[in-house]
Amino acid sequence: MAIIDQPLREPAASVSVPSPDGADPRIVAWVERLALHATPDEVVWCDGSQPERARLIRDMVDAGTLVALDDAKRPGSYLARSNPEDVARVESRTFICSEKEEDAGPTNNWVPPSAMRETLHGMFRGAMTGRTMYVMPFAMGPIGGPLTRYGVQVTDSPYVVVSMGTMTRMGHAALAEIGPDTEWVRCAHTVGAPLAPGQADVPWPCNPIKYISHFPETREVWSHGSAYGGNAILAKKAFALRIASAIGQDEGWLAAHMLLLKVTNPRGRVFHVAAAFPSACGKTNFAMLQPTIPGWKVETLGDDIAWIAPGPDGRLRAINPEAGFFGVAPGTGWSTNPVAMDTLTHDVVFTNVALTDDGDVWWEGMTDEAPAHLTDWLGQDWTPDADRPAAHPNSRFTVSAAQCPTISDDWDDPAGVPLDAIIFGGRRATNVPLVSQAASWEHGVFMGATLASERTAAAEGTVGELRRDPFAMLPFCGVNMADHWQHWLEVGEKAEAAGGAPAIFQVNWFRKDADGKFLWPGFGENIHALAWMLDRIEGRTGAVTSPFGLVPEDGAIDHAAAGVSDEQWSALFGLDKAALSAEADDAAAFLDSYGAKVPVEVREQLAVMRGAIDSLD
Ligand code: GTP
Ligand code: SPV
Ligand code: MN
Repeated sequence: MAIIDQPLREPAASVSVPSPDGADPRIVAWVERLALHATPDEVVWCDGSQPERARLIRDMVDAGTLVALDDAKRPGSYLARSNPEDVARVESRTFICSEKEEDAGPTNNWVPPSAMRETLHGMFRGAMTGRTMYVMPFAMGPIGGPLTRYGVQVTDSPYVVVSMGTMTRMGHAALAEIGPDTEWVRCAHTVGAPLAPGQADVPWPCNPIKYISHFPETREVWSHGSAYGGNAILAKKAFALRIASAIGQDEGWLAAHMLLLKVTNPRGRVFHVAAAFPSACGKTNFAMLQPTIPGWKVETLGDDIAWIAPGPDGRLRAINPEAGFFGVAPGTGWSTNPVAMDTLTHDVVFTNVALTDDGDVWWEGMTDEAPAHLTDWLGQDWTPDADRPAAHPNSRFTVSAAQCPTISDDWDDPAGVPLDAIIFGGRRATNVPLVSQAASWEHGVFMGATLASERTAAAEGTVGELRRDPFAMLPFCGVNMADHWQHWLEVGEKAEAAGGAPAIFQVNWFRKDADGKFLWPGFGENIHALAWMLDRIEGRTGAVTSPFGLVPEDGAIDHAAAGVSDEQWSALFGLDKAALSAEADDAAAFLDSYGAKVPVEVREQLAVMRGAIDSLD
């Protein structure tokens, strides 16, 4: 392939790989092998310190990778503009290389591990020539915690080092935890842009040939060609979801694409809630919700990933394994998410947003009115009459979770938090009601398994196209999705036997009217749905049955207080028999694509739903 046709140095016979005292010899040996093969000029072990971060940032400013923002307006903050061909996750180039094809399942791209290893061997050969190889030991979860797992990522991208430093607990402390018996995940990353002697670098090196490859059995990730988000910050989707879903299946816990929040109700009772919404469907916003109903308080624990495991008493607890937020910028503004805006006042790396003339950032939705002139994400002049967005729709901010003003005291409790409720949600213009409650854990697993959502700019593909996105994990499941459902059923059954599993709900903030306008105001008003869900757990509010489970009885939610008319309210729960029958047919066809692996409980729940649809007038 192209990369190995480029003029490269021959692999070095030896490369000097100094290693920190006490580094596990398995890590040192792996790093040495990789260095010999990828032939970086230099190998640097990252300690995760502030001086190290400052040094890398300074170098990137010098190289043009980062633009320093105005130090008074946005202290400690920078803007990166990616290569326009490297702006989002690439699902079509994401591979699950399990030994058996059936362990990857029909909704993953499967390649036999031996074939993928051979390809990657070619792709990584000499790939770091002319660059520095950074070695980053990291922890997912608080250092030393019972649910915490460890990994080591190598990369030739300083941008990725700075990102990993924010998104994970990276550096010396993590390295010190990896002893001879510690399982650690090998994460190898290259932008795939070797530099010939004397060749000038570009601000955002990458390669059109991308491979985001996972080996679930041997707990490895190999990524080539991209420096963007989940393609490159391998601790995140690659490890904490894809590899972790395989580890969790072996060990009895769940890796989930879920935000985590803490709610205190007006009576002072505390709940912890996890919610799975697909990419760019509102997790960060919900995790930072500012309730519009007096007396309710929401605090943030995580905005993207939760690991859910039985605690000492057998009940489910959850941690946020990450240490930062890699959040969608567009749509984040003072009126929609003031907590995020407050989080972003300093020490942020923004990627692919627009630059204002006074050295600050802007994106669509930050303010009602766009500035008169901007430099857009491509580095070009932009004015409000341009027919293109100033910020890329998948532009993002990378920021430490600790600087979020609503971060909860227990967000980094190594023992995690007890989980009271799990919510599934997607972008659905039609059919799916604002909120409903699953009749049982099995029904909840069915809701998760048949979750569907309109595509967003978070990955390549046609924005708006409806697709099934089970558990909001379609792009993130390192095992056969149907085995993942079976695993959820088993984990729930054990939790119930231990005294109770979390209640499960489904939400849809995105239903539209005939004119294509959202029927529900969303954001802070989402507390109305959340309050109903938690009141249900306490048995304080009523519900009636529907094909989607239990929905609020008349008057249970004060929709007028949310600014929603009676007409809009009934439209939010409207049931169109023909459309719902088609929905059930589509869900059935989707389940069928997994063949005999679909758990019988999931099929039974589809039959229950069909019965309820058939009995509609
Ligand atoms: P990933 O980081 O990709 O996993 O996404 P996420 O689920 O954290 O998405 P995020 O919260 O950043 O939301 C993405 C987009 O959805 C933003 O443009 C938001 O403005 C929009 N959004 C979030 N919550 C709501 C809501 O309640 N109603 C409406 N209409 N839009 C919302
Ligand atoms: C998502 O796409 O769900 C994200 C962003 O959270 S990325 O880390 O790029 O996957
Ligand atoms: Mn995500």
